[in-house]
Amino acid sequence: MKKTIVLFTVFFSAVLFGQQKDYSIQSVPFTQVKLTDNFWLPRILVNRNVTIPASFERCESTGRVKNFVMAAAKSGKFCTRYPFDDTDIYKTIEGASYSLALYPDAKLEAYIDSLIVIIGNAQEPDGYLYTARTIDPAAVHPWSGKERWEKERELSHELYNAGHLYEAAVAHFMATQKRTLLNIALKNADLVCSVFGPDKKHVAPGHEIVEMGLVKLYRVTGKKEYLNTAKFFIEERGHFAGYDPKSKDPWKNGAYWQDNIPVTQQDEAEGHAVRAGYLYSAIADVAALTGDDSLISAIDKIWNNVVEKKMYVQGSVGAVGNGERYGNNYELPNATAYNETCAAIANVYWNYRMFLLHGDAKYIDVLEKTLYNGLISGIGLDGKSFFYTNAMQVTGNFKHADIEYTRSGWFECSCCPTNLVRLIPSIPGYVYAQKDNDIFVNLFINSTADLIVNNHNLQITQENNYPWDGGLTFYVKPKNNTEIFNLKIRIPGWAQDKAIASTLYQFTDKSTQRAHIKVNGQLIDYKVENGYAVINRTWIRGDKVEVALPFEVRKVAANENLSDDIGKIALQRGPIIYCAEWPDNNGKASNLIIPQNTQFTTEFKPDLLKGVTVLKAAVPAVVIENSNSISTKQQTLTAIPYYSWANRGQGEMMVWFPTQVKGIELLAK
Ligand code: FUB
Ligand code: ZN
Repeated sequence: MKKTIVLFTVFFSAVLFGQQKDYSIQSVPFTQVKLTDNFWLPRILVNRNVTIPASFERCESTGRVKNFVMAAAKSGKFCTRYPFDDTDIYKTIEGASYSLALYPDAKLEAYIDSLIVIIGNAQEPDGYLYTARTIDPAAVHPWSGKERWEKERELSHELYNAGHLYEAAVAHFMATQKRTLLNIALKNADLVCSVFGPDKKHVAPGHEIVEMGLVKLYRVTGKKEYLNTAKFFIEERGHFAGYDPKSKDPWKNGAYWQDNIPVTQQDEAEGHAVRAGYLYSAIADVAALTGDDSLISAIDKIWNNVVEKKMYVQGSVGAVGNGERYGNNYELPNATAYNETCAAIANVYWNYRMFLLHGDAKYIDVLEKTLYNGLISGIGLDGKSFFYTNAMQVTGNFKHADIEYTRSGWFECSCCPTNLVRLIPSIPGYVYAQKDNDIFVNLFINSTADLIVNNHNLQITQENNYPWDGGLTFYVKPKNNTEIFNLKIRIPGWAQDKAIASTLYQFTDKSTQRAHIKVNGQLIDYKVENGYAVINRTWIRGDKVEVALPFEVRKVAANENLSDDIGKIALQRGPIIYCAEWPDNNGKASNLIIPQNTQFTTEFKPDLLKGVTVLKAAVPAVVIENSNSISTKQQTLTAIPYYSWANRGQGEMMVWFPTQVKGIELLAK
């Protein structure tokens, strides 16, 4: 296991290969943060015990594994729907590998070994791996093109498949130290690097992720060509002459693929939201590794654009169903909100990298908002039912073809479930980060973490009841008994009266409450730098830090440009955004009004939705008796965390509530 820890550390630092540039902040690897948490540990265990086996089972039963078997035999007919279906196996192997690193499991490891043999057999002698062509090159999938890479810019997904293969291979190698999948990935990457480059074939990959994957291969091998090719792919964007720059259609002007203008000139999040999130993540990686500031300045501008104009209150992005894409500025409709789960995952990847670049807590604030709300809403509490889209409201008489109101076990295009498989077990890796002797505490998750500071071992234990309570305790244990370092504890924006780091959302009632911090029982005065309370001292083994974050129920109002939210409020407590769902509110949710002066009480319900804190208040509810009679009656509103909706059958759900009767849309019957 020791070897594994070393390798996971290598994953985060290219400096060991003599490459001097990298993120100045390094993540503390997820294998070194042992969770004891009531909120996240059960989710990681459900992922291990339910989601991973269900996902492998579905890869088998839907024909995804069979595609590889047929590719090896070079006979048969590609038997699933999309040429990127290969990636569901890769993503499940990636997640299962992370899980193996946390929980060794010989049976699971052997099963993965058997899949890797099947994958290896499907690889062509020169490294090409893409079952949709190899099975029968004369009868390829319509998206694939007659020749290799011919339709890469559009929809073939050859490089998308490659990217997920690389990510899986690196995870598997680091978890098991076996090179089996890594060798397959390297052979493929060597082919990709031999085909594409400044003096070779030019293309902006149709669906980004190969860039992130190449960076990971570079980190593991130190082979510069992988990094160069990732950079090349990023710089290829915006140079295709075949688009119509005058067209407003993102498919025709290239914006759908983030290919309308060179990335260094991009300043707005556009196009397919998952593609965009993976591109911005790769830009951050490549910028960190090459020191290219023009790339950083582009993603800084794009980040501001998203946070100022394109993010839902519960952290989801990608508002528009047609093209699964970012909408125009302030285009955040509730009734048709698309919000693909994969886009939330990509947003977490991107925001984490922004933090590693800049060391500012505002990126973790966004990451936390997405993670605790619009991302885990994508997986049911059973671990085997999913949302591909994440609705913002469900009303009795509303239907929309693109939006789901009930969860499914799998989808024909099943990118989201398998993406969750790989995200969930990596969450311990987002808790701590480090820059020399600055230790950043980013997430509040019960755990014991092993760090190294000033070349000495240090243990930090967190105890809290987050996200239901703002009381956080940290025990600091330097192995040497004393150690000097800065403990930088994130004070979330919402605990400093900021709903988001922009004017997109704000709390309607100002709060003057401030986080209090005690060290060994003594209240201390602290400075907040870039969103972190900085505690510098000579730490003594057993030192105890207590943080009390203000944790009231807050009402959130939207920027007046968000037309759907005018006259409405949303509810937040700590990092959690709430919704009202039908089972708790007399079978409806669209008839509830929350006047500005409403006072809430809170109650932790251990038996509800696997344990949630609910908000309660007496509010008016609209009653329509017949077409001539409308009145309100007082009733108790019960709000549950948004992430937990749709676990009790189908019915109404609302995130935004009118504050007055005049603001109500008469969607209720
Ligand atoms: O194209 C591959 C994946 O399928 C995308 O990331 C998802 O949005 C879905 O379209
Ligand atoms: Zn998806």
